[in-house]
Amino acid sequence: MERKWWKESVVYQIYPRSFMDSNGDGIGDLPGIISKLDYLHELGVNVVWLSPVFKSPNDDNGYDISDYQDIMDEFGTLNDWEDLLEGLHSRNMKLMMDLVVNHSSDEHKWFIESRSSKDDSYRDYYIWRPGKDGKEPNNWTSVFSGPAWQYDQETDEYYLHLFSKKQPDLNWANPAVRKEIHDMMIWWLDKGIDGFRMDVINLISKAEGLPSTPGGKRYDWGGDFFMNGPHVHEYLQEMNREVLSKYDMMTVGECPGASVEDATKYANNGGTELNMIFTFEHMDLDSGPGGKWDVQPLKLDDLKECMTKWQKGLEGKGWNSLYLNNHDQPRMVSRFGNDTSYRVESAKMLGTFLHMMQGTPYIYQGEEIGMTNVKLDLDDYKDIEILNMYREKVIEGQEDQAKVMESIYMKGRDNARTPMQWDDSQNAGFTTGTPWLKVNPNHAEINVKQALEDSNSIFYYYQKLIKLRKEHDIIVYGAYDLVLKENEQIYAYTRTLDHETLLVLCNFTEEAAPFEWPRHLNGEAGQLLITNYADQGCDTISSNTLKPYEARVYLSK
Ligand code: TEU
Ligand code: CA
Repeated sequence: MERKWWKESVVYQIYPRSFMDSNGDGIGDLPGIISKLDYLHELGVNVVWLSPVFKSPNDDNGYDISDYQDIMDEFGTLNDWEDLLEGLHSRNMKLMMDLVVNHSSDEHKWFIESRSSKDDSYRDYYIWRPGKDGKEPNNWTSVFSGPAWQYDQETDEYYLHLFSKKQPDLNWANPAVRKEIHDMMIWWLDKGIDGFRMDVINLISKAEGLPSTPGGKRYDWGGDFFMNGPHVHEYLQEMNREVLSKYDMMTVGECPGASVEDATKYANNGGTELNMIFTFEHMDLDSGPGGKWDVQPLKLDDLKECMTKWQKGLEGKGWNSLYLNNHDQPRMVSRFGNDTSYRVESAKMLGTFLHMMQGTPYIYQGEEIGMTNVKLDLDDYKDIEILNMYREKVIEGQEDQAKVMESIYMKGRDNARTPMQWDDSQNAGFTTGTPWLKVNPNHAEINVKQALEDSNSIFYYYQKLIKLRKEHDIIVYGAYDLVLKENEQIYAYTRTLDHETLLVLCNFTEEAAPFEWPRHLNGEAGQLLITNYADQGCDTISSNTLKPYEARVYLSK
């Protein structure tokens, strides 16, 4: 398999608003990030993905961009950004920026022009349509509740917004839009960045005619008409020819609703589109028919089936990205582990589970210290998705308030966005002022300072996982196979490369889990590379029972 630096990398995602505040205004910023670069370097990650830092009115925390070529005032200046890039590069780390070009902010100059008149030269930069019988042009709903169309009095037409009404969708069918975006990407690449994470990049091509969904519902999820749309591969191949192929860079496309089949195109080995994508399939396993907020227990079998499908499906054809949480998802230890009695064990187990698979692992800030979900009062939530959903379901829809709050505790995006917990002081060392979003009260126990002082911490375990990847090609390039398929508690798999075999055993439950050694290993599991029960003796090596949330990785040659 072809060697690539981005296959051998571990990425750390920073959500700037919540990472580190340098000036006491309660909002994380670039100088704050710079002050923590040594910390990231010690962890051992070699790529930083920065969620958006561009000019933005912050309707969706920077995912609504009003100027792609400047920095948000609250975060700092372009000079600060140059210092950040320099600080990363001088530590041998790379920088991946967030490219949010399915939509812009409604305060972007293109949109301000576009909405001013039907004849404006920017009109066709966005997707404008007249109403139908006094209603929206079609029945699509937005991801953030309500219709995906906003009426604009100025020109008596509607514009499309798949997300908030302050995030109008750009019209990728217009070659001028594509050219603007390519030029903007080149501007950043020429400043020396090393890659792009591309926000909902598989939504950029909408179906011809923008049809309503069949079935005659007043409002409905129209995903079939814009996820992996008719020209998306053409647009990405063009972007690849015009921009990506000219740089030694890394790309990851965020692709809700993409199948493995789609991924073999987006992330194809031939390198004609992107390096890898973020799939959502494993993130949807605990959602019921009602979608994200209809929370269901996760079945280990489903996880095995899903991950195995992606691992095998892209083998030799493309490349996986590996993640269990990010700024849009609940904290992984609360969702897939046990964030009370086995927080440390289960966080380490989940890290092992993910980092030993084939693909590029992504760590979301705070994951490396086992940060957890949070329960806030309704008034303390800031996320537009949560607030719109609450309004639609409870205030307008009369749904049970307690039940909706429960779903927010489990799935709300603010779980991931509470400030990074640096120490046990009042605001967790994040700010000297009032944090924009409340800190999780558990920062008294869960914080970086504590983690750095404890040699058994999750932090040092992650440091070891990252180091192992650099030492063993098999962790990066080995082929994946599921083993112990029928075991109801353990997720186990092997990786193989040349004459080596890696065996990964992960107990996903809080009970002891017996197992039989996979037969072809003949009881010779090999050398124990890492385990999350460090204090147990060499007994671990042969015991065929895993302790609660125990993880072990063996290498045999
Ligand atoms: O997210 C796209 C997306 O569809 C989901 O992650 C979504 O935000 C979430 O699952 C809703 O349940 C990307 C960004 O990661 C997200 O932060 C932005 O809000 C969104 O695009 C719009 O730019
Ligand atoms: Ca600040």
